[in-house]
Amino acid sequence: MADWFETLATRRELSADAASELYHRGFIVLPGPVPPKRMESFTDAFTEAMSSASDPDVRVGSTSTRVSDFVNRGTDFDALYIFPPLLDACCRVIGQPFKLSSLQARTLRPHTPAQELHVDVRRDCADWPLLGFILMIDEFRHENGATRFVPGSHEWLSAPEGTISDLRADRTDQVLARGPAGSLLIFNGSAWHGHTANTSDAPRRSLQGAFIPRHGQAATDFAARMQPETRARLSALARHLLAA
Ligand SMILES: O=C(O)CCC(=O)C(=O)O
Repeated sequence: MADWFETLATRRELSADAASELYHRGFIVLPGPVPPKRMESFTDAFTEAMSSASDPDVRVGSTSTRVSDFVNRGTDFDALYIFPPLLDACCRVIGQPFKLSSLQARTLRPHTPAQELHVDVRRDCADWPLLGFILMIDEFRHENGATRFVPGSHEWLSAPEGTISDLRADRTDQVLARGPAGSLLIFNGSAWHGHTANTSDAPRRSLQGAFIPRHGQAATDFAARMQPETRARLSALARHLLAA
């Protein structure tokens, strides 16, 4: 339905302060769609989905384990990518009809170094502008690798690669996106960012995703992967966002 964007863009679900922060700093942290009293059962569903995922959907990297496609991993995750404040942020940052590109779990292992500062997509790519989001399954703290941002860098034409020599080094102008479990970090994919070192003894778990313009190339082909039971329960808006 072509006019979903128009409908969503009139709803204004972010507070004026949150919208201003996203515009000026390039990121915000809000209470997410899962109320605190439901976080324990949500975390149990997350753990179960992680352990039951089959091989092609699981990627074990040097610092993180990722599991793709949380659209088809149960009803617990349905509310995340239709969360009204998140869609309002998409309207503001992407500024044109958009779709979900990815929705994956990322568990950052204990005792891992900081990620290099980066932007998520180049400005000359069809997937730009990109709106990223991270649901904190665990509290994001200084010690466990909270994501860092360089506020205002989403306005810069340069990317960190080729601009600074040590992409992992701390910067005096960086700000950590901290929050209790259940918080939702929403960011402009052009903002310079990356997770910091997890120096704690525990993993830092999260659900991460991105929205891109509708004509872009989604990282996950949700239409191809859609299970019949998922399709049966999803709203028209959800199916629209999945281009499925
Ligand atoms: O996990 C994080 O804190 C940031 C992840 C990220 O920026 C990425 O994987 O591109």
